[in-house]
Amino acid sequence: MSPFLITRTLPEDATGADLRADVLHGLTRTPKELPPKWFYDARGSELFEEITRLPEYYPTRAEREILLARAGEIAAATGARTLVELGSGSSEKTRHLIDALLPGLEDYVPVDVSESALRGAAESLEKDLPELRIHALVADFTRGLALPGTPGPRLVAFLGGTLGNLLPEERATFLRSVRTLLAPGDALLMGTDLVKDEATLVAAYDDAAGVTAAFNKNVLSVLARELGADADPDDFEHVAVWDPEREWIEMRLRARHALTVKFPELDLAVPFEAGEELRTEVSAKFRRERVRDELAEAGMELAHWWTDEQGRFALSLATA
Ligand code: AVJ
Repeated sequence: MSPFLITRTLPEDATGADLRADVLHGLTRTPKELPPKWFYDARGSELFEEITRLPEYYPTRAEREILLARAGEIAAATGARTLVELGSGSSEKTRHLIDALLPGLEDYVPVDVSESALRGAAESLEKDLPELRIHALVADFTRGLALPGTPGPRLVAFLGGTLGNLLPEERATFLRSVRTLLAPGDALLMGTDLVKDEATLVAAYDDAAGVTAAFNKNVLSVLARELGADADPDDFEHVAVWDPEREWIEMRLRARHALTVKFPELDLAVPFEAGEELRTEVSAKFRRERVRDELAEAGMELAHWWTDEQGRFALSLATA
């Protein structure tokens, strides 16, 4: 079997240019905001892995429970010969799905912005499953995707609840772009965290050990390294709040006192008032009807809805 292919559709300097644009847009407006994708440098990705093992952070375990219980049904319902995984990261929990889809599965197309994560995942999968063709894509799946011409039916997986990180309008755009990837007979498998009591939700984003606080503040290290910003993590406090109207969690960094963050490379100084907050993440929580309606709006039909035993998290299977 030939070694895996890796295709990059993301320019090498995409990160720098994107981050600059997001800083110029998000830190010069009120209220201040940055998109959550900037958490995930090497350190941030490590911290996220640590979050997934915290007692308070149930989504990863709940999703794994559903995948383990339903992988056979998913395989039977889709008969997929190609699995495309958006935001595959380490591809760790996808293994259950891949194992269930074999032997019908011929091609695996992991898509991620992190080339190192893709290489690591592809190398270990290739060792275990030499018959599986692996075509890794270094790409930003929120920007429209060109997929390799692999055999159908195709199953597109978008796991982890990452949909919740997109704002409603971004979700609509994203789901419509996913829809364009699906031919008749193809399917989308999507993980979404569910609305539940506030205490459980807030604890999941403000854990006792402070790992999520460190993860949130890690964005300041990214700004320092990439753009020379002089933000001191000790000047900010980690905040996690539940918005009951919009049914999402917001993570914010709150300035402990008045301060200015300088971005010499951007010729920019960003003043914070004492107590002023920078929104670093939205993590939307869903109900079945919302998932069904948003899928329908994008031209897809909810065919299966599976939750974990405790009803905390859901996997949806949708058809084109
Ligand atoms: C990886 C986007 C699903 O929103 O729960 C974890 C990221 N943020 N703790 C989420 C996250 C804070 C996570 N997702």
